[in-house]
Amino acid sequence: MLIFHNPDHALHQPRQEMFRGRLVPCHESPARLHHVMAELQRRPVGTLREPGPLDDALLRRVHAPRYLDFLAKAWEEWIALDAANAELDVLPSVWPVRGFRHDVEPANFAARLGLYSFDAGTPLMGGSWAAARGGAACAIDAARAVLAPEGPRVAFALTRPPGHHAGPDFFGGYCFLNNAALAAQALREGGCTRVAVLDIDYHHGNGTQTIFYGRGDVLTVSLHGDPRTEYPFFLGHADEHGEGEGQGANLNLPLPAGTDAITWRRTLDQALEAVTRFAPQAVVVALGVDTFEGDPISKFALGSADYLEVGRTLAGLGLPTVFTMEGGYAVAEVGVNVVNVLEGFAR
Ligand code: OKP
Ligand code: ZN
Repeated sequence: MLIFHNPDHALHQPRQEMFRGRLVPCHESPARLHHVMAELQRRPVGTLREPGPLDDALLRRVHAPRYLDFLAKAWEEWIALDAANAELDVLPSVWPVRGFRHDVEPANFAARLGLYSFDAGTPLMGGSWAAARGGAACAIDAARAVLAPEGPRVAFALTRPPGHHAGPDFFGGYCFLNNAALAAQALREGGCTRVAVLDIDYHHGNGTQTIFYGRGDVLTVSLHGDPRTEYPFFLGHADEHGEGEGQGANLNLPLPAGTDAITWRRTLDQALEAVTRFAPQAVVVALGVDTFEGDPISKFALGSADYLEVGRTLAGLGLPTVFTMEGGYAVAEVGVNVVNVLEGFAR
């Protein structure tokens, strides 16, 4: 297995996120990835690599160019407002909801920040753009690796910030660039006519779903906390099946908060049946381990040992597989849980 790790991830070290009217320390921290690296030292299930330069053309086929241009310059614009801003994370505070214009890009920075985001829990700072780009490069390189004739059948994009909440032109849920979607697109362009993205993070992969909603060549399946009570709330219901060419190529399997490992695993089997029926030539697994019983922001109850079994089950698809690192906030256990999936897969 090849493991592409993002050397720039720690450039994104957000200080705080908005929670119940207060700024609190951010759950999504560099320590998460450090724990995975440490566990990989103890259990070397793969070979570590740094990614090559990012394919910007591919990036622009997944995300809207005006969104990418905004992200690239956001920090500069933020400091230009006031030099003292350098000490503060950027957080949006105004959004164009139903009936507002999305086609006119405002000149005002705060307004553009709202146009391109959906929550106030995704701090942006000086290094965020570089960190997100490094992760995108990992995802694309991982996809290309599994398609290489002499390559491994499985690769892991070990990165943060995560990606599955980032849409064609919006950030949120700690995500800026959608690594899983970029991997899927790279697999498509690398010759796979059909690709599946299976999202097993606790939270619905709203960004990935939105990116591929009108496409029939990429199946998106997500297994997650019911959006009636769980973040990201406004997407991820069972009746979202895709539209146009994409009709039938989206499957949501929402589960109530409190779901145990047995029910979760049974639902994973359902997800895998849908993937098999689609007959893809490769699969991307958006791997969040915030389904863990000790996760501070999630409410499923998988134990560390369950992740070995999850890896084994995913290997049963028998497909070239790209894993992208998504959530998991029980920081000290993230390494064991992630590497358990990889080890279970590799066995
Ligand atoms: C990202 B990924 C906690 C509020 C929830 C957003 C959670 C994003 C999860 N104070 N904030 O899917 O793991
Ligand atoms: Zn999550």
